This record gives sequence, C-alpha cells and structure tokens, in this order.
Amino acid sequence: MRDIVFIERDPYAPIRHCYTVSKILYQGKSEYQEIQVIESPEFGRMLVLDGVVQVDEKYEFLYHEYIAHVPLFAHPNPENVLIIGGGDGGTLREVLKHDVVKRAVLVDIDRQVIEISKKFFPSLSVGFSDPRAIIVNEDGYKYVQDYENEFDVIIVDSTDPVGFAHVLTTEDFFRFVHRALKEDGVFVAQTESIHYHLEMVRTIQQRLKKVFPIVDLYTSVIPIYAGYWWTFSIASKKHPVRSPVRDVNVETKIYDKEMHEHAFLPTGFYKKLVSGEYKY
Ligand code: AG3
Repeated sequence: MRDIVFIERDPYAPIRHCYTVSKILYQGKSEYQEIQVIESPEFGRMLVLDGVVQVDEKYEFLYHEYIAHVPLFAHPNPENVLIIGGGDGGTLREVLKHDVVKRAVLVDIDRQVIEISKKFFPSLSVGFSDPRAIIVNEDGYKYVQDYENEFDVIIVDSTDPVGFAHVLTTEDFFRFVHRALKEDGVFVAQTESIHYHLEMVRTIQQRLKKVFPIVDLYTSVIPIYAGYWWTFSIASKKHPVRSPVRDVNVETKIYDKEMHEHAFLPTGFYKKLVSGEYKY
C-alpha cells in the first residue's frame, strides 16, 4: 500500500515538511483562507490553514501552554484577557484554567476556523462554551483600536505574518495594543522561529521596544513548525515577566514555575540576538 502524504506549503521555511496522512477529514475554503483537517498516525488531527500546519493534537500543549501561562502568570490579577486569532480554541482553553480570569474575549476574523475546531478538535475547543468566553468574528487589528485601558493581558495567536496577519506585527498595531492594555498590562505574540525567521524576530522585538518599557523573548520547541525553536515576544507596561508572580495552580502538561523561568533566553544571548550581533 502506498502512503498518502501531505506536503506543507510554508512560505517562509527553506525546507518542506512531508507528513504521512491516514485520512483527510475536511477540505474547504472560507472567506479568508483554505482550511484542511488531516489525520496523521504520529501527530493526530492537524489543522492546516493556507497549506501551513497550525496545530496538531499531540504537541499543541508545547505552544498553547507557553503562549497563555507565561503572560498570565507574569500578571498579578489578569481578570480581562483578549486573544486575537486563536480560532482553534487552544489558547482560550489554557487562559480559562485561571480562576482569576473573569472574561476572555477571542477575536478571530474567520468564523469557519472556530466551527471546524468545534467539530474536529473537541480537546482544543472546550473553552468556547465557557460562560466567561466571548467570541467575536472581526478583524483583530480593527477591534483593538476601539479600546483604551481595558485588558490586563492581550495575546496574539495568529498565523504567520504574511497575508492578512501581517498587520499584527506593525508598530501601529503595537501602539493600539499598548493603549488597549491597562496601566500594568502584559502583551504576548507568537513570533516565528529563531532558525529560519531571525530577521523577523528581531524586527518585531525592535518595534515592541519602541512602544513598551519591558520587552523580552521566550521560546518553546515545536516539532510541527519548521524552524522548531519557536519564539514568543512578550512586552509589559510595568511587571517584570521572567518569573510567575502567582502560585501555579493550574493543571498543565509542561508549564510550571521552573519552566517559565527556563523558557527565557539567557540575557547575554538575548541581547546579541536582538541587536544583530548574533547571526549565522
Ligand atoms: N498559530 C501559529 C502558527 C504558526 C505556524 N507557522 C508555521 N508553521 N510556519 C497557531 C495557532 C494555534 N492556536
């Protein structure tokens, strides 16, 4: 029997991932992008947007626990959280593990992604039925401009910054985010890999530094994203971010206090990386 294979179309990576697939569960097109759900014997179900793998069932925690718990535990009282993107629900699920969260607004431009996730990824989409969750189908870039001093934590869980997600890495957007955050707010965004997207990481870090007094970078290793050594850019108006400031009282697979502290790059390397002194 011959394998069915799925070759990822990642516009930024110099290599191509090729997955063995046991089933194609869904293929369609929304107003914004091509959506596929495929099943792999190794990774479980995978969500693919415009040819790029976004989540898999097996390793999604390595992304979602990092993107949600680092900013939320760096904040003493994150009651109001805004998630931009994240239509699969994985980040929302992690955010809602915090009892202090009173309201989590998820703004995803593409309603279809949410519907697909509810149908094919029940373990990711559990949070959609939580009474604290508010789901908005709008453009996050526009949505955030309507708020001032509103959110404790803002998380950007977007696709790669090509196409319509590109605006979510501009200096303008970071200024809107800064204004929408309360005076001690924390911001985080997924910002691609150190290996294949170093220039992009650097540019985003430099833009954030123009807007926020505290900017830092932490990483996780994500086997389904070409580049693997994946970065999260974090920016804070007041609180230091390298350690949790509350007891870690949520159930996780990997996140804990030590993990939080280890996720940050050593300061010397971080400085070289952002200044451009570190290159391959
Ligand atoms: N969003 C970030 C996916 C980036 C993938 N990029 C890539 N493989 N080049 C993931 C959404 C999970 N909630």
